[in-house]
Amino acid sequence: KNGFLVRKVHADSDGKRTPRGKRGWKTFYAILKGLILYLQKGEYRPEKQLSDEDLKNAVSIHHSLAMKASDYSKRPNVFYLRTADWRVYLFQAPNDEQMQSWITRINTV
Ligand code: I3P
Repeated sequence: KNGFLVRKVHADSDGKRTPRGKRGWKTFYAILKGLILYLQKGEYRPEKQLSDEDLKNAVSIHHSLAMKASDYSKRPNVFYLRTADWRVYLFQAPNDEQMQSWITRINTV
C-alpha cells in the first residue's frame, strides 16, 4: 500500500517524549512493503529511489499497533502508530477511507 501521509513524531524509542523542534508535521509519500513503512520525502515519482534520509525515516511495523487518534482533534483522519520499541507517531491520511485502510493494513501484516 502507498499514499501520502503527514507525520508527527510524538515519542522516540522507549516512549520518551519527542523534544520540541522535532514535533512538527511533515508530508511523506508512504510505502508499506512487508514489515517496513518507508517514508519518502519530496515530490513523488514511481521510479524514485529511496534516499539515505528516507531509509532513516523508515519505520518497522513488526509488533506495532495502529489506531484511530480519537483524542486528537486538531486535524482530521489522524491515526497513531505505536512501534515495538515504543515510538509513537501520528499520521494524517488524506481522508477517512485512507485512514481506515492504513490502520487495517498495518495491523494485519
Ligand atoms: C511543534 C509543532 C506541532 C505541534 C507541537 C509543537 O513544534 O508546532 O505542529 O503539534 O506541539 O511542539 P516544532 O515543529 O517546533 O517541533 P500540534 O500540531 O499537534 O499542535 P506539541 O509539542 O504540543 O505536540
